[in-house]
Amino acid sequence: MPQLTQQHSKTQRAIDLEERYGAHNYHPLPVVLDSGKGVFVWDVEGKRYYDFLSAYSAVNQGHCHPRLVAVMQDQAARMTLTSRAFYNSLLGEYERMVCEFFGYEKMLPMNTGAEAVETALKMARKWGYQKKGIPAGEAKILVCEGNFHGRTITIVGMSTDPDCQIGFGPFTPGFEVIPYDDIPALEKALADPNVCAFLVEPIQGERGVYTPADDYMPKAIAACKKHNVLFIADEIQTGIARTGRLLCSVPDEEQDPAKRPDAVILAKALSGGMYPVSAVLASDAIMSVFTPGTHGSTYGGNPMGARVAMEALAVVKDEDLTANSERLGKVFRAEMQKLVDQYPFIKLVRGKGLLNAVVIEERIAADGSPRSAWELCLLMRDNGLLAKPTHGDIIRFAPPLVIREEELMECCRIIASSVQQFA
Ligand code: IF1
Repeated sequence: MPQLTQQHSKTQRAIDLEERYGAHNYHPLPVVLDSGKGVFVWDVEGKRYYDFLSAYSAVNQGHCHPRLVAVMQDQAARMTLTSRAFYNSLLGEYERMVCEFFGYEKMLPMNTGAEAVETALKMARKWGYQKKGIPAGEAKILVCEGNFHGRTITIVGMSTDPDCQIGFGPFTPGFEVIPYDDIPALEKALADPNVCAFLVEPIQGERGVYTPADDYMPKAIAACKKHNVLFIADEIQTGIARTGRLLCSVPDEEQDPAKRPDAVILAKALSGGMYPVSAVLASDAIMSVFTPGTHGSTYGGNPMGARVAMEALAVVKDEDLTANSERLGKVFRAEMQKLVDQYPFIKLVRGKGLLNAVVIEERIAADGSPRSAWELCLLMRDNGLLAKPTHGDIIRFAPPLVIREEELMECCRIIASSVQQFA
């Protein structure tokens, strides 16, 4: 923790309050953010930073996008929550827009990512019993090693990360873990007639932007179709233009249902970081397993979320964020590759679009001080760029998709000079 002088009293006070009154379920980078606009955030001392985390890919449209602020202000004064006990004037419009935007027949609105994942799990099990004929209580769902799908007890029960899981048992039965990016392992597991679904991230974000072979998604989708198993893509972090496509699991132009996920889970950037909004998308045949009283949520499908999400998707389209992400992602990886070539402790850069990560080799410097990803993130913070390590030695770099090339190049210079200081 840097020695904060008196002038940093606002920073220290905020940190102390969280330390005293908040659960310690995070270890944040020592910076206290107070405002944001586009690719920039400012801390309580007035210092400006480039945001290279984007709230874990929730702020794809940039902080406080004026169009999102405007609709939120307008809707806040009109109607925010009705519950689903009644219809509301925006939900149907929102449901149609999301279905047409992503090419699905039906959607079920929820709030957080984990809630949408749980919704998809319930949908898959019910489909397995009603449509596939799996014996009651025997449905199995395949998940991958290194997965991250949220923090509920059912979801952490299928995690392979001890930090997520230890001490929270007993867990929900009916899940089988298979290796990621391994088609033969998937094929073998699919042979079990009680498997109803395969839940997978197109890129494993939390694992460190673990990027599979280019043909993993299409081959896994084909294998699931062959075995009458639902392919469920968790696009909560990879979706909505983040990886240079609208969805990471399937090319935008792919119209053949046999080559598309049976269900897609969205959250985070679905509302541009303004409000918790998530959704599960599927065909009519699959979504029809839900009947009145079988699922719900107080805030799911509320008018505020619907209004903001419609505008957030419109911004993605109008500002062509998918193309910007694809183009600048290539520029970023090329710049990071120069650091890989120059510094032995920068092991590799990987990712798609503007979801990237750099793997740092942890070491002890000549002066005996640790040289880990955390120390590099502190240096980048001092130099005006915010990023955070995951799993110790991996730094994720995910700026808002509205970033301009000249801004990206400035950020690459900040990263390069921080690495030089770090060396
Ligand atoms: C934390 C991670 C990222 C997600 C995927 C579902 C969810 C997430 C692919 C659940 C959420 C967030 C959660 C947040 C940090 C962040 C995270 F490091 F935890 F894993 F992005 F990589 N599927 N990811 O990435 O969505 O319920 O949070 O809305 O829990 O620390 P949520």
